[in-house]
Amino acid sequence: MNSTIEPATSLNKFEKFKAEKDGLAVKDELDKFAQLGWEAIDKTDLEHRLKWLGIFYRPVTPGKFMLRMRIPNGILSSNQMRVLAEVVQRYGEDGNADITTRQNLQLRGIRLEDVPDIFRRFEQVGLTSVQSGMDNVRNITGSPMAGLDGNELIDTRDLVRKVQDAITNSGKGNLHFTNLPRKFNIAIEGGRDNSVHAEINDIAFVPAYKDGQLGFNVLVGGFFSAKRCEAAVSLNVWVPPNDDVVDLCLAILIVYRDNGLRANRQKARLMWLIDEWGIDKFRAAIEEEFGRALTTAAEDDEIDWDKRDHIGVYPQKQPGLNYVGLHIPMGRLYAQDMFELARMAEVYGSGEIRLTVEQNLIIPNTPDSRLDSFLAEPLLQRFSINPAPLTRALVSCTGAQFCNFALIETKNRALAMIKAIEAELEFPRPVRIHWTGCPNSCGQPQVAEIGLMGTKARKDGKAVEGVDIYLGGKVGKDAQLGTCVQKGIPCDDLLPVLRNLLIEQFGAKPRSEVVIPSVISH
Ligand code: SRM
Ligand code: SF4
Repeated sequence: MNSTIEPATSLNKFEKFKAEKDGLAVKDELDKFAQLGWEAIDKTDLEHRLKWLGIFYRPVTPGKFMLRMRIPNGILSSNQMRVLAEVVQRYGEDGNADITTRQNLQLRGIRLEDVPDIFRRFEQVGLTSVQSGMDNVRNITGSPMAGLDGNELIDTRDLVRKVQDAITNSGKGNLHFTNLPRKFNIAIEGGRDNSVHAEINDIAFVPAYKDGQLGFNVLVGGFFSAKRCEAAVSLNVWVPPNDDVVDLCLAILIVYRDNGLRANRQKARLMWLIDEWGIDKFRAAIEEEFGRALTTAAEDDEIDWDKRDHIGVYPQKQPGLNYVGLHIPMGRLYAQDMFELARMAEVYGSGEIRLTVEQNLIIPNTPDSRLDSFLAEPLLQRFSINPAPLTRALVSCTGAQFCNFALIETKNRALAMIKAIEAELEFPRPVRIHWTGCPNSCGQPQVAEIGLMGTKARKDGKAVEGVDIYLGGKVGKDAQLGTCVQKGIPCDDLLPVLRNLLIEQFGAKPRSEVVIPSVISH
């Protein structure tokens, strides 16, 4: 490792336990853990190292683990969905799966003794959960319309898959990238609408023409944390849409791995290194690691559309085929839903299923002739193609139901509150509202038009669940992060505050009163 890393004495406790034993090492101990039972496992293995395999001990539900997958570009097959459904089905009421804000799935209720068998099943269908937590590269996002969108510039599917395979050694685990200073996010956008929130990733590729050739401009350093949130900045690099994308990701990861700050975990994300070095020194180090001259960025990128939410029925570039975007309330799926979705993807489409960063789901490749019967499926009553305007654009992190960082309950509260407001008000357009249970910002309140971040508030002299309100988040072209405008509103008092905000700033209107005749004749 490079000499700029602080001496071992200043390493934080995470660095110390990583130095003692790499997180990935628990892979070889899974059978032993399964026999021992979770209560008997070393605490650091249980609470931290298992996350290198995507296995999250949940202090809120001890013994019932969360399993975070990797779904590159958010694309999975009906077979894979069925295997995931079978896994959560084992756990009855405890079993479910959440679509995440990184186009991914997290399974719940998992028992550690079942994990060796679950991993064998994953391997059979090409699924992996490796390196999906802690100081690793998270699920790599890509355009959900890749290969379907008539207006797409670059099909991101292969590139995302190649980057994931390089980082994870094709799902087997890759010790080169299991000890980063901190978590790391990568996104590859191939369309015009910035469907991946490029600006909030540590590395983002956005389509751009350089000297007439289509490729990507590269952004770096975007991140959210409790202490600081930053939009990504230009690396002043353009790459063609080929293996250079993979090589550049690896070069950036190596420079970050070997030079990133490791003393204070609150100052360990990539942007802190860029700050310390300045972007020119950072770029020079990347170029050296990349091993050949990097092309300077194109003047403009091609992100010039408003962001689409993909809910509804849309024609694909393939004549006669359509994709159907289903709204999944709060991204939550149960085993039966997952079996049904797998079946529907096979019956009406090509067996493919896609996920979005808005925690929704797309079934592509439905022929015109099959659309009517698809749309008559009972599941579409719950997973609508035309949800009410606030419900449609609602995103929420996990919150107190399963997350021990949470300061508030999120998903159920968000849905109930939004339904109550929808019953009262009419909206000229959807309003993007994101809930997040604590300042870690997993629910991305800063990209929302209205962001709600869990906090502790005071009411009648008592500490109660509350939110800070963020406004001004813009997505798509001219993306911009929202900022905090009001702090500490008790959740019990939030509904009227939200209602007024929606009326005053988002054009909502009270629903026309039901006219009750003044004289009722008999
Ligand atoms: Fe997150 C930690 C859930 C997207 C920033 N995040 C956590 C943990 C693992 C904490 C824990 O151990 O309990 C949460 C697991 C709760 C659970 O049981 O589900 C958690 N994060 C999530 C998910 C599931 C939210 C969701 O409901 O969709 C998302 C999973 C994505 C995935 O598939 O990998 C999720 N987290 C994000 C995002 C959004 C994004 O990537 O676009 C962010 C902000 C962007 C970023 O990272 O720059 C985010 N999560 C954090 C942070 C703050 C990171 C930091 O630098 O300080 C933490 C805490 C940490 O890492 O120390 C965290
Ligand atoms: Fe948990 Fe906080 Fe992330 Fe929500 S934002 S999932 S409460 S860490």
